[in-house]
Amino acid sequence: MTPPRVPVHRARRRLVQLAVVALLSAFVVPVLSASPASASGPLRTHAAARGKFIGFAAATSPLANEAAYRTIAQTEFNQITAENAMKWDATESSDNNWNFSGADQIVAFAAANNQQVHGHTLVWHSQTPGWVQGLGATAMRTAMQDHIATLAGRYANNASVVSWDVVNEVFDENGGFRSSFWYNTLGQSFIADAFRYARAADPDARLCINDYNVEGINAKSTAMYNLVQSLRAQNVPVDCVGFQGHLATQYGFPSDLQQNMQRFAALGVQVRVTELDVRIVMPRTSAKDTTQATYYSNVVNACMAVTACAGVTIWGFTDKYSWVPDTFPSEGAALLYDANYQQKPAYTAVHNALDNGTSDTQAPSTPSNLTASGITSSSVNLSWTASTDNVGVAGYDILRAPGTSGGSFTQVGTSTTASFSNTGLSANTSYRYQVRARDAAGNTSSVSSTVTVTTTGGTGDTQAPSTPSSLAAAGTTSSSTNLTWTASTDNVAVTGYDILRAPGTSGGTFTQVGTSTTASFSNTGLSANTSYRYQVRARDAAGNVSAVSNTVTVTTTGGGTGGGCSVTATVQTSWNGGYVMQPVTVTNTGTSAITSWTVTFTLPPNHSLVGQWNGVISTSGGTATAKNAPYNGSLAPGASTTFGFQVARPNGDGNTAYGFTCTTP
Ligand code: G2I
Repeated sequence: MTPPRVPVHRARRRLVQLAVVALLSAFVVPVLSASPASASGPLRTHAAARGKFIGFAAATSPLANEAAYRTIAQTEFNQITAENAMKWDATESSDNNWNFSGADQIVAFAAANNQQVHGHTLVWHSQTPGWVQGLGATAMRTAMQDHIATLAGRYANNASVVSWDVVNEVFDENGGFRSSFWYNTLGQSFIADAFRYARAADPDARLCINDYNVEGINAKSTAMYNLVQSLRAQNVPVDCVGFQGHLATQYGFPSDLQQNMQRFAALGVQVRVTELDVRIVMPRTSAKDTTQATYYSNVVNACMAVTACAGVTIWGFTDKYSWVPDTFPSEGAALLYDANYQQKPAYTAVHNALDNGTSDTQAPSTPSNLTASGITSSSVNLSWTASTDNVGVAGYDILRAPGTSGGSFTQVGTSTTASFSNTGLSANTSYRYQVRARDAAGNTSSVSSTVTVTTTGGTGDTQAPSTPSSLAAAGTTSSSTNLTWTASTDNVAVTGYDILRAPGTSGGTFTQVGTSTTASFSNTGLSANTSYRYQVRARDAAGNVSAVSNTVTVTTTGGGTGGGCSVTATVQTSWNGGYVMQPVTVTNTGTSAITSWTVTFTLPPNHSLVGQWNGVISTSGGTATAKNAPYNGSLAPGASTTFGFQVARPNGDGNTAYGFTCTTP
């Protein structure tokens, strides 16, 4: 009874489509665009080159009536989702009274433009007519089956319609089932039933479960993960998971999006971003545009990095037609084009992410008004007017040349803001500075004007700081040690300490390995099973240097062969009856690569593991043992990986798992 997972005739149909895409890219694109596809070209060309789709949610009225809308719709995108036209209220407003006009219009447009259609959505609590909501259990299940059979069945043999959102938004924010009329009348069985009815109606379509606020790893996405895992274990035909992606710049980016997609992919499902938009608090500013552009590139990059991610659908493309202002009145401007169909930085960001940055050749503007202030005998503060860039300035390079002329400029530092403090200068000495800006694609601006600085001769202060004392080492591992000492005093002020190191327990010479402005320093990158000697000395602003401290000898621990590892665990979300620990970060602290790791930890009484990802966790009593997954056991020295898990606990119990230790064989 269970249909095959890779349906044969849809697979053949997709091959035909791919061939058509290849033909189109070969013949149509050069006509549409004067420059080579790799250097500019529409979004769909770059997405197709990476084996992904880039789509939009279509509104039927402008699709029928506005040339500007239609042109962008067909030029830029190779996938379409009906924003409203395939919903229940639009298609079957009363029992067995069907209206396919909007749905057919979108499917015809897609077919004419070689675009795939994702059907949205068969079973949802919203936009479902009252006649359905009021039915009793048996009649409601029959109505659901009829609706799915008729709507999905209508397009079952249509080559453009390749996938469906079967159920939409079935979870609440805590990871429980949403208390919808579906759930309240039928219980959770409506979900499996909907998928089975959809498979029967279109055996070839890819069947998705779709939701919002599931982009990051959290209680809701973990509930979805557990449901998909359990449905598939029961042969319920769930092929795909949709992350809607309704983001807002004021709430921050879900930085574990890629990792979240990856854990779903590991269940064997396709993943996709189904309804991406990034709203801002109005009004628009160029800073908000830049932040928004970053969110768009982050999402597209995450999809590009996950093989199982089929593509990204944006929930519209022009700010002229967006659901956002209707729902969030002070927010908006969430899409790639403004209301006049002008491309925004978000468009360029999506474009650059799709083509790996190869098409962004626009350099940031040149930093201006470079000025020096706060000049002492050993330091200067530089500031300048920030550059602008089509996709955002990533940072600045600080260049310095010796003297007032001649010599060459070399980079002495970088800054992500429009200021920089250069320290460690010699007294009574001249230097020239310039800065230049960089963007994320690596384009650099011209250099700014030059500012010349001459450090002061000092204050006549010739009194050196007192000698640092009681130098001691603690926390020595196979690759690092922590030094502390008693701070020096000075008639003016101590500005910092030089950290000196010699090899072995005797002989060799002390060379400077770092500086610190406090009375402590952590020296990393050491070799295992090796001895080192340390000394520190203090400096003041006039460049006076103290005598060196006592010497401390340190021998690092072993670990040269197997390597060692450390683990840190974070509670990401917790609620009355449970919590998610994510990320649990495992780091190779040794000096050679490791190929596996084991983390043990303790679960408090009556806590039980209900979900896990990126590791293999077993429990025995209260002791949990997590071993690496097949794909994240190998870690170079210093490298890290993460895993995570969800725990159920008694209501009112605030404890979480503890006692994490990491070992390598
Ligand atoms: O709410 C944003 C999306 C969340 N995920 C599921 C999506 O289906 C949903 O899309 C929105 C559409 O973008 C809106 O356009 O769903 C809304 C309905 O819940 C749509 O709004 C409705 C209005 O509420 C109706 O008043 C209007 O008649 O659009 C209808 C058609 O324009």
